Amino acid sequence: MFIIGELINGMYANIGAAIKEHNKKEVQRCALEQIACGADALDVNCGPASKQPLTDMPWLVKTIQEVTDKPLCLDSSNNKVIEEGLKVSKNKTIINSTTADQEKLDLLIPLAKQYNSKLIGIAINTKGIPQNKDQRLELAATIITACQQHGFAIEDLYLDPIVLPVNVAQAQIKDILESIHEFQIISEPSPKTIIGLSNISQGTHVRSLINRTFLTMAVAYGLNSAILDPKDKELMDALITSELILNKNIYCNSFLDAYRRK
Ligand code: THG
Repeated sequence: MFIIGELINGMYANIGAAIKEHNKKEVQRCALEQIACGADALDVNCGPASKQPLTDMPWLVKTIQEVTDKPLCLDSSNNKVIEEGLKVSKNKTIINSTTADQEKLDLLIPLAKQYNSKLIGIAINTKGIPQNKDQRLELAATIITACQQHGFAIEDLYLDPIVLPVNVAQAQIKDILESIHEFQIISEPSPKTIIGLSNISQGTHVRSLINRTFLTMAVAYGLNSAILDPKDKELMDALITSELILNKNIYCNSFLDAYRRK
């Protein structure tokens, strides 16, 4: 599982304040803490309250790069904000994200190629959030076709079925899990799959339990990557154990420690 830490997001009070005050130390602490907990990459999102995302994004990227070479996942719905982040990125990046809208695809796929970046494609378009599995598959197919037309390697594409909170879209969650499987068989070579895990539990009272139960199930449907809170140790333990049970790691009595040491 490719683990992307979700905590550098202006939606969190500490990061929102750090961005405003240009407090490098807090951002760097948050980056290193997530990596120590097992993050392979870090999501970078200025948050909805940012008044100047065009300068906040490159500031965040430069600040994080002072302490780590891990890939950064530039998270914005504004193409310009992503581009400002790409301009100052030293290492391999992940663009988060394009939708299935042609205009966005025609802008972001060439940008991903130009910067040798990976790309997350979300199964959503201006018509809104898909209501079922078929609509998700159709949107995924639109994204794959655009990547093929632009000559973008499908192995560098991460498809996101868009996870909705279980308290508002309970009837859709099984479709979302099945989409994770279906996305992997719609083209050869296969795209990868990704989810924003914490979406599932927003507004609920037992967030950690819902997150880890859903992640365990998503792993069984073949999920390749997740944006999540790596500081949630029970979540990380459930993830490592799910992969063990699916024979992705060799069993030993100390498998949790062994995984963390590698
Ligand atoms: N897909 C992709 N990218 C994404 C998402 C996705 N990026 C953003 C988001 N979804 C993933 N990241 C988060 C980060 C935080 C939360 C949820 C998803 C979260 N935050 C608390 C809340 O809203 O309750 C904030 C708590 C606080 O303020 O302290 O849940 O789906 N590609």
